[in-house]
Amino acid sequence: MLIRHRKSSDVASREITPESVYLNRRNFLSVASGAAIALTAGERSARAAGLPASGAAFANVKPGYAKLGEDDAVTPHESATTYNNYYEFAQGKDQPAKLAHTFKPLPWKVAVDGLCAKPGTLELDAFLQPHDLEERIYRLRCVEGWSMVIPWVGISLAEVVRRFEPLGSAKYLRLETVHRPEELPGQRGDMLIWPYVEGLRLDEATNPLAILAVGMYGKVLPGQSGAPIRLVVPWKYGFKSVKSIVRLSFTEEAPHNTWAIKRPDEYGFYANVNPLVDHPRHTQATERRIGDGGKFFGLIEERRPTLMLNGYEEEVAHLYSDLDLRKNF
Ligand SMILES: Nc1nc2c(c(=O)[nH]1)N[C@H]1C(S)=C(S)[C@@H](COP(=O)(O)O)O[C@H]1N2
Ligand SMILES: [Mo]
Repeated sequence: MLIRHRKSSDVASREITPESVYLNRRNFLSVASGAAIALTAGERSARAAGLPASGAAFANVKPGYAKLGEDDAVTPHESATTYNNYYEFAQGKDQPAKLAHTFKPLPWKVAVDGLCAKPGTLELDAFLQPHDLEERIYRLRCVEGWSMVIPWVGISLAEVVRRFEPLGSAKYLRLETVHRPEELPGQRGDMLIWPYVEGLRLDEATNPLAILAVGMYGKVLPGQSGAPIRLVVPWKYGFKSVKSIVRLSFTEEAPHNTWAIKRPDEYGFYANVNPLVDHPRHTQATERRIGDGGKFFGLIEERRPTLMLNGYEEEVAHLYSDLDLRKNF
């Protein structure tokens, strides 16, 4: 497989989704906090054009890590934002996009607590403020057997972890989704135990690949994709990438993650993409790439081999050298 390494001098995915109007980062942060600010002419026209917060585009995004194979075309924006798993809305893949208008991602606060020296609850803009926004183009592989290639805009989770100064006793990071049954119709039912919880070992959370995303395709995240801030850990199955995060907690014990509670025989804590270990109901050896134009057999996308650790072995395999990934699924 041909691997293309993108250097920071290369052109960002701006070319993929040209936008007539870019809001700068300061404006995004202010939009996020609802604060009144002086707008530039471009920003005024964006507002006047009635761009919703979720349609606002970023300007000052540094091109970041993007290692793609020659068959890895970026998934069409339309597919990535209308084929979603977000059970807080509903279970159908098309439902989150249709119901997202019921959810108000702003204003937003993120609480950081547990075993750390600098706990606190911050408005989203204050939470993001010290960190650079970077574009990361990653494969996303769902345990159900579909995948996408998504250009995220996000901040380094490693930097976030270090900033709140975990204590020596902290071994894990627990991440929790917002709980608002009045806005999230799925939370009025009992499909899962709410709020949705995920967790990472601290050395996983500080791996350079892990990010907290606030945007995709150069724009602010839409509700169905986990607005206003979600995890992205591309070497793990999609369910680890918890959406609409309100709380980060440093813990000594491994957090009980939602899907491992729901179906302990099917889902574990690690959930590393592994083509050698099948899920009881889904093969993990192959996957279908959503929106894979030109590769259709009828209406079904051709399946392609799934890569060990979703193609990120070089970056993360060392984290698991002591583990039997068949047992620690
Ligand atoms: N809070 C929350 N986070 C979630 C989910 C969810 O239902 N609720 N679904 C997960 C699953 S199973 C996948 S595959 C990814 C899908 O992300 P996407 O819809 O942006 O492609 O989100 C994950 N994060
Ligand atoms: Mo998933």
